Amino acid sequence: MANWIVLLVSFACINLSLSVRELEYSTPQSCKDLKQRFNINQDGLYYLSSPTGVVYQTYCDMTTAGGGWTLVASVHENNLYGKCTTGDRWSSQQGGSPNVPDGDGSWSNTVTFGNAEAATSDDFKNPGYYDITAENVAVWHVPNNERVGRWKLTSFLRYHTESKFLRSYGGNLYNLFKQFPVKYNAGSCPANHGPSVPVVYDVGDASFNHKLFGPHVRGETEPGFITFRAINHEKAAMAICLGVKPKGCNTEHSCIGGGGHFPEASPRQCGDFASFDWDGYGTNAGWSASKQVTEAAVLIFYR
Ligand code: 3S6
Ligand code: CA
Ligand code: CA
Repeated sequence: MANWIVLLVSFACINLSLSVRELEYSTPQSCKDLKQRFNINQDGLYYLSSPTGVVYQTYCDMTTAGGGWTLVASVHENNLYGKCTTGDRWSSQQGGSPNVPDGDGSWSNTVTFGNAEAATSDDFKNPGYYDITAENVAVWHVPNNERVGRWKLTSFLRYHTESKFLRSYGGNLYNLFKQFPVKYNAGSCPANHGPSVPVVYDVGDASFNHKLFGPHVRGETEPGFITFRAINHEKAAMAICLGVKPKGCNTEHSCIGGGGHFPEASPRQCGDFASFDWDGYGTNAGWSASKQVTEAAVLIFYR
């Protein structure tokens, strides 16, 4: 009897280890992999695996410009009046003091949060952000709280790079931001901005993109680019400028994410959407962004 139990238990163990191995070998590691190796061509939520075997669910855009785009992150502004408070995971949830110059550090650490299903209702970051080796980035602006099945339909601005620029920066944004830290006092404007990369529009165009920001912002930015790690007049750092290349140094009105300290009128410019409300919430006047862009999540894809 005891022998039978030992035999049964060992069979069970062999089967278990086999199935775990099979899962590691067969689970796709990106939406591009899923499209190429598994012939999946439908947009939607899928399971991916990181190289170390972490399984996670995310959204795949399988159709835009050839498809194979993996959603790796979303930046969501839950409360523009909260200045580096709860929910500001892509800047700082710790108040905005110069003693925490890189804030929560999300752009360059492996902490993950949120889930794909809620990527327009809260911040989202999955292991793909730091473990996928990619060439290009795509950005979608999707109104807050939209359900997954409506993201593509309701997105009002979408653009992507085509130059394979990530090859020069370690294959993903995690590595790019190691090179260009999103940290207060890491450099000055304009000498130390990170790369500005030309984009192609899938929804909207450069002129529409520009009008999402106030007239003062339009006067000191050029649309048709995505910029990484911008620095402002006061040496605050921001992660991504939304479809624009800065010409001046008030980058806090069109760039998102950031370090933990924004000196000008501190903490008024500190938060995931930095100073989109400088001349009032959603007014689109002076330095303020429009309500449309203020109340939309920024979805970040790799391919
Ligand atoms: C075109 C108006 C310039 O206003 C300045 O910009 C003002 O003096 C500052 O308080 C303000 C901010 O730096 C905008 O980022
Ligand atoms: Ca947030
Ligand atoms: Ca300023």
